[in-house]
Amino acid sequence: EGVQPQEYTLLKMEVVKPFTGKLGPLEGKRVFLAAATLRPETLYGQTNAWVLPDGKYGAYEINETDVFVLTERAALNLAYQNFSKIPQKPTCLLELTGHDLIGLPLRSPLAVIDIIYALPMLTILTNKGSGIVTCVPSDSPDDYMALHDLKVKPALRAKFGVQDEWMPTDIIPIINIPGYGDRTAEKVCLDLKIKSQNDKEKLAEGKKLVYLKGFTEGTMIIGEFAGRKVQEVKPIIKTQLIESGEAILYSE
Ligand code: A2H
Repeated sequence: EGVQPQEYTLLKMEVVKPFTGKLGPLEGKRVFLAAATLRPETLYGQTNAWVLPDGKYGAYEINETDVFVLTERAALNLAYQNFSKIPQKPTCLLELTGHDLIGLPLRSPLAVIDIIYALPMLTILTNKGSGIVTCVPSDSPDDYMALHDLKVKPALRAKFGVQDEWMPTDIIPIINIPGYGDRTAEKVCLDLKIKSQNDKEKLAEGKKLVYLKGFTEGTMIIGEFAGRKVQEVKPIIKTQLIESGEAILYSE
């Protein structure tokens, strides 16, 4: 972990009712997969959520009505940031693994797709963020490659029981970057000849590039702020999500 605290937008991806299987006991609550992101302006292009199949998660009470699914580590951090039903003490209603979450239908703020699904990503770190990531394949090389892996490897889908109807069909263009177009992650993965989600070093390079270019040179091509610079609208979108209660600020 870095020396400087990192401030994330923690996005509330709501689990669509009725709750089945492992989530049954949570009936009557509002349950969210809470995804940590540094790029709230990209949320229009969400195609699915990512969970770590063997990751340990819990359903934690944030207040009287809301339950967040995330790692215990994140629940403890949140409790010290005033997001727990009992002050400074996380209360876990249900222990879960990533396997239990794969296939959950979700409604996510700003997403142009109405219902998206939780899918497996093998490179999620459990010591960063919430252990849940929202997938924006247009602008995140990691997301693009993890989705690519699932698409081209039927055995990988079978291993995790991923059904075809959970898979996104298209990438949604949301930001234009001169010289990169409007599917920047795809272009960067092709340019750097990235082969899979496990291609760590190249992905780190691609991630840096997209993050920097997106922020300094990107223009929105979708949503309320179409035509405006990413740099300009990023803080506005972040504030709107917080004020509407669709996300909270989370630091670590
Ligand atoms: B970002 P940093 Cl479009 N494990 O959100 C792996 N990756 C994680 C994670 C975890 N536990 N928690 C968060 N992340 C991802 C959007 C996005 C992101 C775009 C482009 C780049 C990008 C959609 N996914 O990140 O190590 C989340 O993905 C590149 C910087 O704290 C989060 O933001 O710098 C980012 O990594 C946080 O990474």
